[in-house]
Amino acid sequence: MQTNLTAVESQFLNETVAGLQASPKFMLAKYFYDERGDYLFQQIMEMDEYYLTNAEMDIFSNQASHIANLIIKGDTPFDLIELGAGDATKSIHLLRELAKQNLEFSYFPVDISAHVISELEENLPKELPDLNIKGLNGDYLDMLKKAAALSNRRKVVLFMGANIGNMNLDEAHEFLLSLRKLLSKGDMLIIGFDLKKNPKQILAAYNDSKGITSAFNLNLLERINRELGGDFELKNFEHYANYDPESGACKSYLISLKDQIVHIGAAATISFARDEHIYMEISQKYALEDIERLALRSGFQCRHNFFDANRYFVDTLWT
Ligand code: AVJ
Repeated sequence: MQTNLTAVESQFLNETVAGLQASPKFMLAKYFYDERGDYLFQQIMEMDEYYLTNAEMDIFSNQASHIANLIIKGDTPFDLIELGAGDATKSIHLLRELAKQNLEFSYFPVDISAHVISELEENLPKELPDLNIKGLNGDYLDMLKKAAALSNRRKVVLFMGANIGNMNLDEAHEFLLSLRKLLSKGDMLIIGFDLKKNPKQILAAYNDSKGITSAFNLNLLERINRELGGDFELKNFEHYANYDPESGACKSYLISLKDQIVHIGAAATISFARDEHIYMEISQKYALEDIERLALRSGFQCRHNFFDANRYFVDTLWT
């Protein structure tokens, strides 16, 4: 195990150990996305059961010009800042539409995955040669501050993919309040929410038949083994997903299949009881009223809702 950790690695170590020493134990969803995690999430997005991606793709491929029209205000130059940009396969429809109109704008994709950012910086210019792009690798709000320091144009923030679902309702409210403070009058936010729907359909998206979601969760244990000198035995943990239609919370856990002890390098020794759970991730689902309320409570106004044909998903434009 290496002794000189970078700032990013030591944050990963500290937050991992803190989560495993808490009761109940938990991990942070942002750490899913190392190179293998990015690959597995791509696989998830391609599964039939994971309806979210197709739904939001339907919105962006069919309504990009409508979205663009609401974003454009005369000729005022702007920055398009995308939080959690991923591979940008949905937002590219909007980028294309904006590029067509000869507008002055820069695109700042923000992502926690360094790998994702370098791929975007390499691949997007092939398709949109005139695009002004600058990738930012890090946490959402830190990178939004960084983007704001680089320019004083008006901001259009994209926060798609139901990424906000990784926060519970209180965390989402706190996050949006902080985001609101970084924006000014005239700025916009387009935010994607997965809507409450048939519980079986939701659960299937997080408990798929091929076990890709299970592999995605277990990969975080492997990442800890690889990067932090952990000795998790993956066969001793099992993925468990659960959806509560009342609260809209879809949560995933890893369950310890036996009494066991796991080391995180020399930094910590963690004991697990048989059947003990590690809380891995929440994917919060919303009713339209929940979204409306969240907007008002955090100082935004809902201007327009864009739905897919099935009304599984909404991208909502706030000012
Ligand atoms: C990237 C947070 C939107 O919660 O649906 C997918 C992550 N986890 N399957 C989601 C995820 C398991 C995804 N988000």
